[in-house]
Amino acid sequence: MATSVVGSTADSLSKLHIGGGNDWAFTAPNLLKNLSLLSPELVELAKMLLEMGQSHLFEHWPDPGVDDDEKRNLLNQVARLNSSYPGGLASYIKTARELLADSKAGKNPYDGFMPSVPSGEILTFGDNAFIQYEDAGVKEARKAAFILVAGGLGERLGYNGIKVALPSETTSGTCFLQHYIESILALQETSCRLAQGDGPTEVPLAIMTSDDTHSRTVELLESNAYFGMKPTQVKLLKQEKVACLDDNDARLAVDPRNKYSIQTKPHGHGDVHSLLYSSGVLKEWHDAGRRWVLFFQDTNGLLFKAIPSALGVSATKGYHVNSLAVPRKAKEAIGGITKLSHQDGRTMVINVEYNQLDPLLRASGFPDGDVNSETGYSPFPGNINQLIFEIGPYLEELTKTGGAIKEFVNPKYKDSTKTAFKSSTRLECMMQDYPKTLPPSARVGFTVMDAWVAYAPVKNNPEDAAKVPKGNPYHSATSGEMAIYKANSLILRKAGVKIDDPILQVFNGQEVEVWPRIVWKPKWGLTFSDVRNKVHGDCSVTERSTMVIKAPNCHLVDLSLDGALIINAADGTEVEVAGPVQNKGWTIESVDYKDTSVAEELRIRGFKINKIEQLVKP
Ligand code: UGB
Repeated sequence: MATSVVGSTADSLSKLHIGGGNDWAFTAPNLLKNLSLLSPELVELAKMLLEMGQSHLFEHWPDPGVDDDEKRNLLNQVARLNSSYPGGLASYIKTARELLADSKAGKNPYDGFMPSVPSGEILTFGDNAFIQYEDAGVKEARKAAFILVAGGLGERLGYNGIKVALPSETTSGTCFLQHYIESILALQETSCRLAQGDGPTEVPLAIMTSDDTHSRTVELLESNAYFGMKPTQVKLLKQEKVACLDDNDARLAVDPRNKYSIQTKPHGHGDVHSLLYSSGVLKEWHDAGRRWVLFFQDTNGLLFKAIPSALGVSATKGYHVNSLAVPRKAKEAIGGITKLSHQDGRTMVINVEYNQLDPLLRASGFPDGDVNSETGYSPFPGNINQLIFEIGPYLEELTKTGGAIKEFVNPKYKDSTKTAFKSSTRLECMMQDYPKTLPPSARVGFTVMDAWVAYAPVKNNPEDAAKVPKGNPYHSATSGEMAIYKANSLILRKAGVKIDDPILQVFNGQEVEVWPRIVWKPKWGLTFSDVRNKVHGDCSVTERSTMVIKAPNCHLVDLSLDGALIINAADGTEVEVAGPVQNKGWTIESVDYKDTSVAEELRIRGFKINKIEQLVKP
């Protein structure tokens, strides 16, 4: 059968440049019959697939005339998979084979490395060093560019919408994306004012999306006039998924719902590097004289309280790479920043992902693995994936690598023979792995800050959050919102305001501290110094109170608040709020996450706010 097919398709064979004695010719007779349907580019891709041992993709192809469009669709998909991966699909398959062989052999990626606790810059919110770093960071901010990685589905949270559209807190209802954009605009305004016309005047924002999030992100931006940013200031970079793999030979997995399609899954947030490079965006930023690129994730309502000082650390210390970290509870689902020293003398300070830290420690002389020290925290600072890179050295490195970074594979094997998978797998990559390939001369550092000021992500659904070991953070919509009130209350306390202690309450099975619901626009309190300069005399706020400050130039003078106070004002108008304010205020009412009569974005936090009475100023 094969012989007659080959005999009847001599032209096709010559098109494939496969012939005489070459065994490849016999591997895909059904492809050969269909070659005339394909453009020369698609034929080249088909040839590459055969050379890479993927003939099974064509096994079921019927004669020409049946499903011809579908056949072309498959190879068009291959073209997309090929062009979106640094080095192309052949390189993906080759790397996959190597990583799958290592995984089968049980090879430890950290073989030969000894972990130890690294030293970094440890900041204390509000002290002199912190204030100096904040000042330095704000000055530098006009030379920064931001990139938000927001291509993740948020499977752990299980929310139906995109995560950046969720309210970061429900007192003002500001969603994460709005909060991020307003924070960048506040940094831009202050930084450019300080520079007095010297250098860039706009701080750009790029957002990495995926097919799962792209159109809804565009819609969110467009229906809200880009939350005040110029549309030209925002760039969307869509990451593509990568091919799934069916076995240790890296045979590409056919989509169970469509035999003319390769199954794909997300490749991970590490795609951000190749996208910044291949889109030309990084070069554009570099050519425009920008010095820093700041990476951040989709749901951390505290992050921008930490950014000015962390950027100040980068600028002052001349770090090429600076990762922001917080004290980490053992087994918390955040990576541990670790110093790895190899027997051959190599050392690096790198994130060890949360699922790898425990086995690495156990295998290298720490029999208890990932446990807390006497401080009540893991000795390894927790990576919060807020990274600050200096653009020059970063672009130089990406010019060499094309943005490809170290990948990993995590197949779930059917049994101990490790020959079959429970379901198809794929290669993944993480953005914080970028420093793994840097030379020892690269200046790689990290900055540790208290979690209350820097990190409160929304990742876990209510059921999973309620099961988090006692004392570990919930990383839920409930804790993410309450953390904002706590941080703002503590910052005001440090600025001299008397704030009542919080009460403890349980929402969706999670016990949280409930502080007064204080929120402000980034333009009001970008840094600690800004807050301190706007608070005067003896101010106090009771626990049941709510305060929303929207006016950038609002001064609190001997304010004693017991109720709800909303301070509105157009930009620039000076507002002074003084004396006692008392009213019935806004109350918090529990709701159950299973109660579908309540909007999903509220019920996932387990409470809603009832606006009973408030004073609105001016
Ligand atoms: N993301 C993408 O943009 N594309 C993707 O393909 C996948 C994700 P998760 P994860 O700081 O909290 C990371 O899923 O991966 C975006 C660090 O690896 O929320 O479990 C996605 O939209 C870990 O070391 O997190 O853990 C989101 O914005 C630790 O630092 C972001 O990537 C942890 O985050 C993170 O995705 C943390």
